[in-house]
Amino acid sequence: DDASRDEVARGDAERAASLDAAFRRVFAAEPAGVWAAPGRVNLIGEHTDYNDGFVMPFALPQSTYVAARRREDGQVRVHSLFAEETVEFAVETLRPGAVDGWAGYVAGMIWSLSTAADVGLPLQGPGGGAPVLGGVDLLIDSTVPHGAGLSSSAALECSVGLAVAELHGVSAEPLTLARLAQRAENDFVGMPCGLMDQMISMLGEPARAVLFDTRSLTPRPVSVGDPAEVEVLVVDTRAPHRLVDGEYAARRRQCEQAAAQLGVASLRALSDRDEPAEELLAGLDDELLRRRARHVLTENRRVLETVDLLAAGDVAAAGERVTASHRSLREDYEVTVPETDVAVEALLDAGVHGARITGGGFGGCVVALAPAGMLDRARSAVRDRYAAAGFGEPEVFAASPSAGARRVA
Ligand code: GAF
Repeated sequence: DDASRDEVARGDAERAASLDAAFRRVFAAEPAGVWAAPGRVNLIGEHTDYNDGFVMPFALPQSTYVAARRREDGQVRVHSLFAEETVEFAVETLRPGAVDGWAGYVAGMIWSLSTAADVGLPLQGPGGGAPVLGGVDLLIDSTVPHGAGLSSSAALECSVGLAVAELHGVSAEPLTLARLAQRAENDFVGMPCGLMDQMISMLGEPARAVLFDTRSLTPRPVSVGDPAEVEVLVVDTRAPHRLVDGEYAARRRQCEQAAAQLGVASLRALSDRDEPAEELLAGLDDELLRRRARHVLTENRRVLETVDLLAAGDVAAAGERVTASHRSLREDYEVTVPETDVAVEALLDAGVHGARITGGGFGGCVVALAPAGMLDRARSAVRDRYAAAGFGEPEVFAASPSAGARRVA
């Protein structure tokens, strides 16, 4: 744990120094500070967050970094080192959809902060009243792989949110910033995501995953196990994302339809009950809706079982829940692709405790709960299987829980 903490601190210091220098180059001025927010990997609890259910992600060491300086003229200038592009807009003129591409997440977050009172999440400025967001210069860089399903967008929203809030003397609860970031994504960018990614980017902590109840909005830090014994591995399949947003929105609608037909506010209401899923879902005539809802119900149960099993030190049984989650996502929820399925098989054959697709799906990453020290074996197992299947080369790395959003300079 100490080693990974040191590594993050070293990474933060290096990034802060290079961002500071780049800021001076691009804006010919000194930044007031540098902020960071991480990407995430979700251990278990997939497609449950927009059903009021349970999730268990942790924050990655990979983060998005923002050097920033306050302005007083209502303008925002944002330069991205990864996109090699500068985008400018006025805070006043921001409306949903007004800015697109990578800068849409930045503009969306600033819009969400500046209109927070409209959705009952009022922010307090230094004088106690609503803050006036007078503009900012922002320089952005990121070590979170893009489009890999590791929440590079939440990392961008949360790092910008923290920087802009602090620069304007706004002290907002991390959970409030997470909800405003989710709103940026839902209402400005137009992606109907749940709260998991923004929540863990704000509230992640070193050496702990976070069990999050998305109904009560209560986070509970949990240990994944002794790092000398248990390791979390991530395979970035680099499979091209297909139809991501449309399919995600469709899954969400199907869950809402299922809940409406069953007469409950959300599918979570059913997963709190003891009867078998089949019985609880008997009122659904539509076979597709029944499978979608069955995934959500069984997944919520798997999350809570995994937490208990990890606490009891039974990593092997926790791993079985992780693998069962993948099966459910493949068969009932239908969000996996051949690349994720092959990676899961290869990892299981190589001896991990459990493996599953992680994130929204349709490509992206696979996460595995593994005995410590098997990274190299896992990497060659997946690479061999990918070569045989004619897939592109995957990236395989070990990930340890790291800090959430923070000021780094
Ligand atoms: C994406 C979304 F952004 C999350 O809110 C969550 O629904 C996840 O897919 C699936 O669990 O990452």
